[in-house]
Amino acid sequence: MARRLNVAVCQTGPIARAESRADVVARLIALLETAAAGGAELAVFPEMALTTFFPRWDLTDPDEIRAFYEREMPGPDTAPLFAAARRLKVGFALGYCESVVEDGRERRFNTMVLAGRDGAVIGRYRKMHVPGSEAPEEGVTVHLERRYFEPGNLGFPVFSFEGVRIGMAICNDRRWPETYRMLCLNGAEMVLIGYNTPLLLTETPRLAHLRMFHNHLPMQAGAYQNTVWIAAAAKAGVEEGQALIGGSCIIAPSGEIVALANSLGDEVIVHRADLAMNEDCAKAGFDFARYRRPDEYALIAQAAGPRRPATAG
Ligand code: CDV
Repeated sequence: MARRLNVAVCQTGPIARAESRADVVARLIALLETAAAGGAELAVFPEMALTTFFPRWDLTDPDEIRAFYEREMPGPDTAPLFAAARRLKVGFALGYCESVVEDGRERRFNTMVLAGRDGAVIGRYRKMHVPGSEAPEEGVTVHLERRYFEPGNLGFPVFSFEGVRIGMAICNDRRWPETYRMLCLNGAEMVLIGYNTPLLLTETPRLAHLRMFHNHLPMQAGAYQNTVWIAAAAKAGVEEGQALIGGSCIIAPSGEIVALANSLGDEVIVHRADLAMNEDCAKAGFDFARYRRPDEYALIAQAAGPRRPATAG
């Protein structure tokens, strides 16, 4: 029997700092209902989908900062979303700010939770590539993710969702080839991504016209080179004075964008993903068992050190 998965991308428009968790969750439930009406079995929401993207601010008040994190998932505010998943029989991946006690101390991660069609938690992923800095830097757009989050410590896990192998990645992760390759080597057939990407970065004016190209390029390459499906949800529009790119999309293992959002607001796109395509595309060019040379790569990487040296001459 053909293996297919109806996947929805639930893009959100801006989320204001003043918006309550209850209001945001109500918006997410409305998106999940639209996804269900479109036949979706699984939906993905953006990175940090419950709050505004606060790492754009240089915050110092611990209480103010603490308010952005969830200590339970589901918790009292988010339980209605899990109940909606159960009612609608649509699983979801949700990006949020996680606060957890581990190793005897509070730790904070930029996290995505995966829930099944029964509303139960299947697993979670913690963002591995945490960009930005801990303090504002001269001439650089303020992006203080490294003050507010530790890099993830769960690796690149892959979970079974209704028999389909699902991996997750969060925003800056999508620019790194290692993300897709690790997930692919762990057996992922589909990667769910959430992101918050500013339209303008002060430090790179010469690349400003390429923001959307550089959004889709690594995801299309990642899908193609690792023969996986990708479903990627943006937070979009002008949020607290900062423009975030949209461009939410679903990408086939061929590298083609098969569905694309056409707004900067709350929007749902759905696609029926044919999971036989992964294998077909692998046969066409990426037979790992036959052509990859992992032992060689490891030796070369060891010899090269952390950063590729400039070519001499
Ligand atoms: N939230 C992110 O990880 N944003 C980064 C910014 C720093 C550019 C991104 O890669 O989109």
